Amino acid sequence: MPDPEVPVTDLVSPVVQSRSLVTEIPGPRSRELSARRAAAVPPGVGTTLPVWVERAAGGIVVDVDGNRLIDFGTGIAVTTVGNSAPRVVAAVREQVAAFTHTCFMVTPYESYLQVAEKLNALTPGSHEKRTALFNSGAEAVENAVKIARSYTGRPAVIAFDHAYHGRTNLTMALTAKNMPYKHRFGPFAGEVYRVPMAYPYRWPTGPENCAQEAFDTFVSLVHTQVGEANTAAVIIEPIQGEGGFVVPAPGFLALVSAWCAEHGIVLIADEIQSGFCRTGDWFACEHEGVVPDLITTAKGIAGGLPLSAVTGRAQIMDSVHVGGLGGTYGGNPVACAAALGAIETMQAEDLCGAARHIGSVLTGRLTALAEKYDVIGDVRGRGAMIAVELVEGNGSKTPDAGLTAAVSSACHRNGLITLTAGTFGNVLRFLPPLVISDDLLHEALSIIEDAFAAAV
Ligand code: PLZ
Repeated sequence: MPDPEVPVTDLVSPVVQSRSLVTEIPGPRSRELSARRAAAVPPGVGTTLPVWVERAAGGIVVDVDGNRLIDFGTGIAVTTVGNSAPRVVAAVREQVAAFTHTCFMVTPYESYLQVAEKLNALTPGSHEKRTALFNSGAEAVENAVKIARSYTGRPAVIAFDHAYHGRTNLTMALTAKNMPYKHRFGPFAGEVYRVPMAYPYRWPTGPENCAQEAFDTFVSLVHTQVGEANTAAVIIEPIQGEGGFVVPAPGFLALVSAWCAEHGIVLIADEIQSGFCRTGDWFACEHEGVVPDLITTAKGIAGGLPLSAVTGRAQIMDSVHVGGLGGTYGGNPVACAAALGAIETMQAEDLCGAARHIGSVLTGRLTALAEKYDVIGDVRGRGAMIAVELVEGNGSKTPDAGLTAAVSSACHRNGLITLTAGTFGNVLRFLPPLVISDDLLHEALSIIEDAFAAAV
């Protein structure tokens, strides 16, 4: 746990670990940059909080006006080890001075191999595994589908309601939500079929029936509309990210996993948001004892540098012809060095344990808040991946996106970076770095409580 008054790193940018607001949010320098941005960057690239960043470390983001904000967003679940984590900075500095790029497909280097070995060892299951590295999460998902199709010789892929898998053409097809991800961007890749998610809070007959009924519907839809023999893969987020931190009803993942095994269908766990200690385990599917055939990772893997991976059973991964997988930058040496620094940090600092601790603090105070405000319909998630779903209240589960936006902007104005999520835009999600101090964690929760008091 970093001492609040001691800089997290003296390497480049000492950042005091406390919140401090010296202007309104966003401040005048940020507003100037936002005005310039309009003439240089298209609005299609959105921005949650137009506070322009000067530096960041640990759990604090410093903006160009000198404000220090508490980071409950981690750049969408990326800087799990904290921003500019010391081991990541040191590893990147050393690598960038040695060589920046050769392309692993041209002349390879050991750090790629080390990351692959780490992933093969850390991901669930003791079977023989292989790992291929890419750049973005979407690219990992695309490759997992390519590998599953190549291995099975079948075309169809099954994805879930509320799923998010990326913004490329195939991953847009896999993503459930139209606005803003898919609207006017079709036609999409074919052979993608959607089935209901075991979403306990919104399951029509109640959470106790959710796992079995969702599974029965899944089996029936695949059988009648797709055919098991045409199905290459089922892709699922063990805890849905953009969809609103939906934790599948307990037992659902295990049922789907056993069914996939029975039909020779590849189970792909998309752990791009939920992986790397975020939920209190290395990977979220471990909590359910599920061992996927392929697992996609990115985000938290490399402390902020772009890196992603597909890890999976050797016989599946090895089924692709020589030269069938790759890309110029996949497994870039600087990103690999960062990943080794990030993974070492997770191990040395027991960040899975830290995530469980953060989860109990968050859940404790948010559950108390939900008792006070009936507009908080659900408090859910695991470890440091916790969300509240906001509804109209008075017994109604009608989503309240307006209130969600109001609470989130009240947090922003008070120096707490929060994100929203959910198919209906009514989920407030919290993704603190796992190195955050208890003081910052509690201060952030007080800001959230104040935001509810002001907005409800
Ligand atoms: N799979 C489970 O969460 C990325 C996207 C934000 P990329 N989620 C954040 C946005 O609005 O673009 C994500 C994910 C899961 C795949 C992806 C895609 O990862 O690195 O953004 O391509």
